[in-house]
Amino acid sequence: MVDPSHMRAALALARRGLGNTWPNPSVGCVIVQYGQVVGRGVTQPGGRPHAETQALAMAGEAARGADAYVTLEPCNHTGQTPPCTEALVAAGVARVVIAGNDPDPRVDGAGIARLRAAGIEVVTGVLTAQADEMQAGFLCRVQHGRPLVTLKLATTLDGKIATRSGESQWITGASARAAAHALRGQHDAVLVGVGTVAADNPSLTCRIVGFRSTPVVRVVVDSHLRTRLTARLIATATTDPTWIIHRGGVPADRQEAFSTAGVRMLSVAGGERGVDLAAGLQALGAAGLTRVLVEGGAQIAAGLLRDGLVDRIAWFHAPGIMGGDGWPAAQAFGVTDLSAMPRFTRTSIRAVGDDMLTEFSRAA
Ligand code: AOF
Ligand code: ZN
Repeated sequence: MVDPSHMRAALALARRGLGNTWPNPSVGCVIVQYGQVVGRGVTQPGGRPHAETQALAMAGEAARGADAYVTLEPCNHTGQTPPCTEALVAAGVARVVIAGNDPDPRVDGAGIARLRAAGIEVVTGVLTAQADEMQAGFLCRVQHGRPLVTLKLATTLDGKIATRSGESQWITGASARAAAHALRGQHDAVLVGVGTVAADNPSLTCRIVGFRSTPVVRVVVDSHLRTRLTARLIATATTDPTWIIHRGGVPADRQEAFSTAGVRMLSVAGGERGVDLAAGLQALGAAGLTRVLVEGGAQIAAGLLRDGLVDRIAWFHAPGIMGGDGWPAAQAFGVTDLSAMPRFTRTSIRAVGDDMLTEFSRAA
């Protein structure tokens, strides 16, 4: 009998790896023999080894005749190690229960076909929606060539991020700021515009101890390379990766200075106003990123919304109001008709300390 609670456990394992496995998805695997969990695995930091080999190693001989619950179709290609399908066959697993399909062209049904050809029973479609939601970053990169983009905003009730004098620290309370760090923990990268670097000189690290096993990548969108070499993000680039998306045409010696500081430089085509953001995201996808958290500022938020590039929003609202001379969360981006307004569907709402976190997904 297929028991969805084992798939729920596999999904929970996989969720724990979010942010750490790019360019690969975070996959969870639970091996069950006579109703007992005998093996557990999750994709390791950096994407290898895969979940199944970890779980099979833990199960040992107990995997023979067992059920394997996996959140994603097992791979069927040889990478740095042999395919997971072969490992499952060799271990003598009787049945494989799968939540999500793997659209990676190297897999895409071939994993399921290989298992069936070996006489293993394969059950698909178990908690598929939950798996696809969790693996949305990987799916987005494979299907659209870019990472999933989540816009994080921390504003007053009327959507302001700073007072007229520019004061912004802190609008939301300590609990909301901790929750925002947890969000960083579950993303491959945090992205900001050069204006935010100039205004806040942020470090953009995840400062929850033990939450991540790989450092979060910090990405700056900086068309004309205005970032100062003394900015925190640059000074710490050798320990925590910093990437800059620029428009090219910047003096070679200035680019060189950033590279020497350990910054990865990505040159992309220009749009009407600075970097073409869609091209910038394609460059991040090509570099392997699957989940990007956008943390500001208002210019980047507007550009991404205008170009239809925001997949999810995490909006922290603090119970205060600034009025019309506060700074808006998103700059103007030319919505005249209501029909042109980007719309989202609310997926969750919860209290965080005195603040409120509402999450949204792009409306279908
Ligand atoms: C699995 N289990 O835990 C993961 C899978 O570059 P490679 O060789 O590591 O292969 C990466 C691909 O493997 C990735 O694009 C995705 O299709 C799959 N990821 N598969 O069976 C896992 N992480
Ligand atoms: Zn695999």
